Amino acid sequence: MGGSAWGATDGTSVKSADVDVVVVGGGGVAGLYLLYRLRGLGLNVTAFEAGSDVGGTWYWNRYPGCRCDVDSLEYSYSFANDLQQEWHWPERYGTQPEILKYVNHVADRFDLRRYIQFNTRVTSAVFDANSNLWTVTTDQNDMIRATFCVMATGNLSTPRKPDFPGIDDFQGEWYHTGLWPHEGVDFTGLRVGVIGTGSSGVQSIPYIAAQAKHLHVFQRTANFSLPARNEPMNAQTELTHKAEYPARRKAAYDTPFGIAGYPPPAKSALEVPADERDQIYERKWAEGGSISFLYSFNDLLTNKAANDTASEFVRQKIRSIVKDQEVAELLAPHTHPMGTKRLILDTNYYETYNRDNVTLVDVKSAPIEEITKTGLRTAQAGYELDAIVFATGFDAMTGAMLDIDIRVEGGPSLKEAWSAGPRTYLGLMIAGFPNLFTITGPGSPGVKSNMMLSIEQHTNWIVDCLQHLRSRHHRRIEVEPEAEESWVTHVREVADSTLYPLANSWYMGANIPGKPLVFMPYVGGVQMYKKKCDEVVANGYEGFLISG
Ligand code: N01
Repeated sequence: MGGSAWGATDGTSVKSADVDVVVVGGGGVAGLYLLYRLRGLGLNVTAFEAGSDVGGTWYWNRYPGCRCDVDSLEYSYSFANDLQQEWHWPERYGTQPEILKYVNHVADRFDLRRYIQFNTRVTSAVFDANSNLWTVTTDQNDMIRATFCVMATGNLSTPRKPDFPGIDDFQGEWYHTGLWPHEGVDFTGLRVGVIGTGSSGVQSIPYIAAQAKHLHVFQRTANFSLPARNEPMNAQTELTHKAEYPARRKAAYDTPFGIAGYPPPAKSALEVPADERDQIYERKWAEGGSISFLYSFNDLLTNKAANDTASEFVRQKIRSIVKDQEVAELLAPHTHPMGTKRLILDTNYYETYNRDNVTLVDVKSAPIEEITKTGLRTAQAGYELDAIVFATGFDAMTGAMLDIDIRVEGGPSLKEAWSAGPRTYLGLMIAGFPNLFTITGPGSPGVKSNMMLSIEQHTNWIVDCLQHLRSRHHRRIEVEPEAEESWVTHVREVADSTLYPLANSWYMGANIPGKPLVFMPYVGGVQMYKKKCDEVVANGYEGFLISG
């Protein structure tokens, strides 16, 4: 590992010497790009990764039908032009195996694996304010000291299996979509139950239905899903897109979701006659994709009456696809405005309910009470199952970080600091926790944007900041509490000006019993956020205290 660019501080000898930066979650999409950039600066780096290989979310989520909901030409790194020109995406949206192959290729091409210790989960990170060093420990008994610590731990990386009583007695097999067996699962001839109808459930249900003898889908809340319209990559589209890559990538930073090519809509949904409005929705429905649909009008996420028109359009589509109108009515969402929970993209989801071997069970009116030895029991009936799939989601945005004992010696832990909900400055740093960075943390547009772009932008910001510190021989950076307070207020005010808080979503922490109900992402748009990040730097790292 060698010495530190910032030099040793207190002469303490620790395992394998000091490093400049320790990266937690080094094998994910964020961790890998961070390693690439940090090594580019010549810094000494060690990364820990819980998985046995690279891939992050694409390593863990191997359930059938898993694919990205952002076009593959967009959901890819932009930092190396050769890479983006040479890589061929075979379909409009990347499948999980294809994206995993791509991430592996990137790790090999840029020789990044050598910095990562796999099969290692970080258990604690403690900052010593005297030496300005983080001491990071792992479940493999590593202990390493670093000047800076970066959490590249992901937003949807802590799978959540509800605590149904009886699960340990279940005699069949059960799976969580976010922890899928690497060897795959063959459901042929089995009676299967899927619990959960978010993106993971909706993507996997058509595939499981095609194999299973019978599939019961246990739905608590109906969600809005749009057709993905996946298709083989069109050769001309690919050629044109690649020719325009540099301009497109640049333009993406000037958009709300970090994806170029969608002209901002000029009109409100309420400004146009109903038949014209429906024609626009029809066109978007046929086109496929979520951003395109949300871009039908300029107020779908800010005006309830405008949103009602889009929500009703999708409900009508569900009624027209699903033959049994009782089932269609159960599938038609009424609990939240369309788009305020993550919009799902599917292939043949609603059509799947026309199969004879698929039954939808409403577990809102009759909740699941227990898992039994041979299946599960709701308040109304028992179901015999050979396998259960939990598509029940994640402790999103804060789960992975709060699983680690992060603290400043003598100060509060992160768990205490975030007891009323996460607080950050720009989703990049946390007041009271010097030299600790987060990539796409709460308070940033991360999960509400093209994650690839946000990951690159955050990483670039962090690495530029480290370079700034090093060139000026500083070894400590921390957030001014007032700057954090004002950003937290801004994030909340922006969210409150939209319809997002009307949904019990994982954006709000509403899917985890007892989690504080705080809208966590920044929904002011990538363009506003990047402008703010750039201004902060231009104003001499406004809101940060630099010392040491
Ligand atoms: O999880 P979710 P997910 N009894 O939280 C239900 C990303 N992602 O893994 O809504 C019964 O959305 C729960 O019901 P309810 C994407 O950002 C992306 O599907 O809480 N049901 C809900 O239906 C996505 O948003 C991609 O009432 C229970 C479901 O489980 C995020 O990951 C693909 C229950 C959980 O849905 C999370 O998606 C996959 C209980 N006790 C994921 N507890 C793509 O790129 C929970 N549920 C396409």
